Amino acid sequence: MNINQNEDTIAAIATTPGCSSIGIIRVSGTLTYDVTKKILGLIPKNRKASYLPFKYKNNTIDYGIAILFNHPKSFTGEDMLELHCHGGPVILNTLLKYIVSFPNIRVANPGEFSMRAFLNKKIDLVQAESIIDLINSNSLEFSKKSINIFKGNFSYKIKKLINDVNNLYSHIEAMINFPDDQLEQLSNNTIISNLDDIINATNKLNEQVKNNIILRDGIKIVIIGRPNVGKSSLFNALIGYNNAIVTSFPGTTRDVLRYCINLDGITINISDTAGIHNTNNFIEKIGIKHSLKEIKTANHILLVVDSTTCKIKQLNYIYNNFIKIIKNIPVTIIRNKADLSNENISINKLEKYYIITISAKLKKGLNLIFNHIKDLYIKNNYKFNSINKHRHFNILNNAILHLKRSKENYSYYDILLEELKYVKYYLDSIIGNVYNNELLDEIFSKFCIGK
Ligand SMILES: Nc1nc2c(ncn2[C@@H]2O[C@H](COP(=O)(O)OP(=O)(O)OP(=O)(O)O)[C@@H](O)[C@H]2O)c(=O)[nH]1
Ligand SMILES: [Mg+2]
Repeated sequence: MNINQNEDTIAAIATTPGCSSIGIIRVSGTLTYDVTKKILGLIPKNRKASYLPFKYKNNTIDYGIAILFNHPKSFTGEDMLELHCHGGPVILNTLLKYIVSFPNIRVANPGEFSMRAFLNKKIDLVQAESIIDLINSNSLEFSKKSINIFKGNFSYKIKKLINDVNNLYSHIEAMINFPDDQLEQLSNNTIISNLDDIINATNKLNEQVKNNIILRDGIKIVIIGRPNVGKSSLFNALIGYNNAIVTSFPGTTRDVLRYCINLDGITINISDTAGIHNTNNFIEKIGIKHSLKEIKTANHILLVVDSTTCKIKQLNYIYNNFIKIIKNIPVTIIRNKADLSNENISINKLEKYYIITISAKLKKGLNLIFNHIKDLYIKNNYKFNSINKHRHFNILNNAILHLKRSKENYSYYDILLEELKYVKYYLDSIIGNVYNNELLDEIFSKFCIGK
């Protein structure tokens, strides 16, 4: 999308394709009044619903409701027309084609109405993104969160943080530039306490973002391990359904199998993967490649080992071997086949990782796994290391990093100011006070046409 195309007047069918009771065409831009005159033969009262004939080349093609919104009091901030027609594809497509046949009017790109609303400062970037979340929401709870964000609650908190950072920045800058003035000199303690307040508020916002992500996307758990340790048996036991093939032959699973379950209202996406080991088998090799790819998108890994062959002492070795693949994704080790090794069904912590001993075959110890996941992600504020696709989460993490550096350098004012500049930049970029075309493209291209 090219924001220089903003001069054009745009039009689109805003409702889903196919037959429906109502279909809506939206028009936005400086030529909206010309379109209105051509289609309606008159200019209806501003912001009032008017029942009128809709014209196509001087013939009436439909009767419907027209609403004209004078700029700036419209969704996009430009002049806008909404035509509520009967929802037949022929009516809607004919009218749209007719409208875009007028000079300097074209069909809107996906999300272009919302992008114009952003560029005309009717909404900020966070609010714009909440529209797509609201539309795609798959739970009432998440749609409530999205509408709250659309109302500006989250943006307000970001703006307050930006304000706090600005105040601190300007005060310290003035202390450097005008040392002899009557200006109140901030003590080191005051600077630290100001920074702490900002860090705490930013952390709190990031927690909120994290919870929203969990509510929206669920948690992705990937089961990995060497062949034949019981990964597929565990997968079947967790989802409560014999989906994966289980055999005593190592290398049974090749494709990644995925299934969603619901845990206390949160979607848990579980994947079963091919056993990872060195092999010359061509098909298994492909399966292992898929396993490694799946790991990259996990929020949490269940690393399964066979308790009959893997001694507790070897766990560190195994963990360290796998950690090269897993990197910073949190891992829980599952000691399976406890019915054969005669170990107790239990959960323990060994250094940095949890070990849960279970029998997937006898479905024993599954609750320990479910409760562990709930403890980590639903009840507690566990730090997600692996949300790599969420803009707000990544930006807030960057802001927190530079806030921490600011604090470390609280007495070196020049460094402190540099760090605060970064903080301000990141906070500004969340709500779109700073942006580039690529970012807008990325955000708005996910929208539907007409939104
Ligand atoms: N006794 C016992 N056997 C188990 C248990 N879990 C799995 N098995 C057996 O171990 C064998 C391998 O199980 P799978 O679930 O297919 O193992 P996998 O890790 O998915 O194996 P691959 O897909 O080949 O990597 C099967 O014969 C299972 O019945 C368990 O808890 N106890
Ligand atoms: Mg398997």
